[in-house]
Amino acid sequence: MKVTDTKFVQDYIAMAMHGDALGWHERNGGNFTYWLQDDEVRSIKEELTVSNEWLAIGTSVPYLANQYFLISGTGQFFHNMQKDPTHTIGIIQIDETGEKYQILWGLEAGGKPTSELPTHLMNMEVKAKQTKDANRVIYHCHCPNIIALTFILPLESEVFTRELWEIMTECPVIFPEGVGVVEWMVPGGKQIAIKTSQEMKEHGYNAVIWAHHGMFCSGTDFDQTFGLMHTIEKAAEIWLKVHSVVKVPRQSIPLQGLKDVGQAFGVKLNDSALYE
Ligand code: 2HA
Ligand code: ZN
Repeated sequence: MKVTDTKFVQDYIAMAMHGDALGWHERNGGNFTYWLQDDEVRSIKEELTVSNEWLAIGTSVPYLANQYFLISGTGQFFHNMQKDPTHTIGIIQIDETGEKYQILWGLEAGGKPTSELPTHLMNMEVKAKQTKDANRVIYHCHCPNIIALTFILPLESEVFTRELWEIMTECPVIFPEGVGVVEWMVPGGKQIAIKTSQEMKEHGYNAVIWAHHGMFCSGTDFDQTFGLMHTIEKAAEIWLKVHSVVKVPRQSIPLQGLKDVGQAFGVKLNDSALYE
């Protein structure tokens, strides 16, 4: 089967174009990884070219050894993914040590995977272990309202979580574990990858904000991952609208209300954000 005809590639591109339409992917901003299922790999086997040119990931992900990932290319624009998938995205395989990868399809004309490859794969590894391999998607974008909030709120996960929960009723149901926040760091390397994946590992976050940069979300499929990003970004937008008009909102969802929503929807809210 042609790679570009598969459902997973079509769904991947559709999600990328949705993020682009919402203004989350200026220029080459953002990056995106999908972990292929075994049957998906089998369905495109004849289209994959083994190069045996093994390149360093820049970190170590032994749990993902030998696995296959669809990934966006460094310097590539999400805006071009639909019209030019073979240059903008690619399929890579991790080696048996979890330290190197080879390109098997796409990223034509000398393309390489995203500069955030270490963060994508370290997040993927953490989430795979947490979910018994159910988590398949890691997505990074430059969502403007969340970025704006990182100039206003203290860079503390508890505070971001609470402020976002309080601004839209479904937020505590959609991300009961809260959101992680990583202080400003130089992007593109192992250090920020370690920090981000630690947030996902130690606190169980599915979303981690990068101060003055953007956000990472994880999920079991494209809809869950995109939906999480969209919900958090929309809550940030409402927060900014409200606080642009009044310093202190006249009313809000009370603390007990948050607890009641958690109870009504059968989700366990992260206690650290339920402060008085
Ligand atoms: O430009 O988003 O974080 C790609 C990025 C780097
Ligand atoms: Zn970025």
